[in-house]
Amino acid sequence: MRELLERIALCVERGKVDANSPHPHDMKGQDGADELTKKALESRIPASEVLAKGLIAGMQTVGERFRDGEVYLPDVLMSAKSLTSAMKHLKPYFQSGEVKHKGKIVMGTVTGDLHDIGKKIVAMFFEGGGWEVIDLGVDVSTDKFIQAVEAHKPLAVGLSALLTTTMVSMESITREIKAKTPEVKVIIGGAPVTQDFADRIGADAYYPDPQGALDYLNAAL
Ligand code: B1M
Repeated sequence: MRELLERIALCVERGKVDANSPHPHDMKGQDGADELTKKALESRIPASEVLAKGLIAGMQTVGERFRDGEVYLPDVLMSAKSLTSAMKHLKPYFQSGEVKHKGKIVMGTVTGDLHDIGKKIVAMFFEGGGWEVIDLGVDVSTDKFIQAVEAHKPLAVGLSALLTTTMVSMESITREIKAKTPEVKVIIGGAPVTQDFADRIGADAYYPDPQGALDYLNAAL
């Protein structure tokens, strides 16, 4: 089990999508994140382990190597592609379908920010936990959030940001939502976000991980 998870992590780190993808050269012909994730799930490795010890672990490594200047933007993009190819196998495990929707949550990555991997994972947890997710995508403006809140009347709005430069827009989005619809909970998350920041901008909750945010939603029912 450990070996398979390490191979998945390596595929994500190196940007190996599937057996047909020619990148990277030295892994040509080998299975990629796509096939290995399918194999892991078929061998009954829990989906949460595949996510944490395979996919997220690989992305974490590439992130550190990118930060240290050892790999470049195209490498990170290939890693993101590899991770996305694996996610389709995980989705059904987080969406039991048997669960009736508990309520709605509007989600999006904030203005100016194009990172959506973490947000998609959080959305999967919410859907798997029985919530209907209205995913507005990336680079979502305050107006778009407000329009979605008015149209869908969710219990909560989930904001994600991965850049220190974009997390600041969480403040205006949160304040606007709270001013217009104080009953709607605002949950924020993403790597640079902290509890202290959430307190300062008036968000109802901050969670560094999807499970914590899901537990909060369930408790807010
Ligand atoms: Co970018 N990037 N990136 N990037 N990127 C980071 C974030 C960075 C830390 C890399 C680095 O320098 N080490 C850095 C930010 C520095 C900073 O602001 N302090 C950075 C930078 C600088 C940039 C660009 C500016 C690079 C450039 O162009 N020079 C550029 C900005 C583009 C833009 O947004 N306008 C950019 C671009 C990109 C790509 C497009 C290449 C790609 C994104 C692809 C995509 O998302 N479709 C990318 C990636 C992949 C990363 C790293 C490597 C990985 C991010 C990721 O997906 N992590 C990242 C380095 C890193 O984080 N190690 C980096 C995996 C994901 C599962 O984790 O998103 O944190 P995360 O989500 C977690 C939790 O945070 C939490 O749960 C999730 C699951 O566990 N969570 C929530 C997230 N949202 C939540 C919401 C909640 C609750 C929990 O409630 C609602």
